[in-house]
Amino acid sequence: MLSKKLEQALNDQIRIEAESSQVYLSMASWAEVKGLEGIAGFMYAHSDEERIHMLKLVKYVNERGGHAQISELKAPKTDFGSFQKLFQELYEHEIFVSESINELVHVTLQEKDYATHNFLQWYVAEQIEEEALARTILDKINLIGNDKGGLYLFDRDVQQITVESAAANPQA
Ligand code: OFO
Repeated sequence: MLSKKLEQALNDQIRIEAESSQVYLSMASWAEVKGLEGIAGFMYAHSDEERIHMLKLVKYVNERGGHAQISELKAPKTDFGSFQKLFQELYEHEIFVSESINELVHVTLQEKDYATHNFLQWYVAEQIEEEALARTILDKINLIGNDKGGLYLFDRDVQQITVESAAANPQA
C-alpha cells in the first residue's frame, strides 16, 4: 500500500508526464505547420512516449492500492521561435523532468517504499537517455548553424538519431 505522501508525489509525476506529452505535441504541431516534417514526426513520437510514461505510473498507483488522479493540465505554448530554440526547450524540459523524478525517488526513500524505489529506476534510466539524446541533437544543431542545406538534412534524418547512432557517427 502506498503512503499518502508517496501517492501524492506519484500523482504529481503523472501530471508532469501528461504535460510533457502535451508540450511535445505542441512542438510537433508547430514544426508541422513550418514544413519541418521530420522534426514533427520526432516530436509526435516523443509525445506518444510521454503518454506511455504517464500510463505506466497510472497503472502502478492503482495496482498499489492508490488512486491515480487524471487532472487538468497546463496548456503548453504554441510558438517556439526557431528549430534551435525548440530543441533547447526540449533539453531544458527533460532536465526539469529528471529533477522531478529524482525528487520522487527521494520520497520513496523517506517513506521506506522500496518497491516503488525499484519501479522508478526505469524512469531514472530513461531520463539519462533522453537527456543524452537531447544533448546529441543540440550538438548537431550547433554544427548546422544557419545552413539551410544542413537543416534540410537534419529534418530528413532527425527521426533516426539515437544516442548510440550519434556516438558512432558524429557527423551523420
Ligand atoms: Fe517521461 O521522459 Fe521525457 O520527460
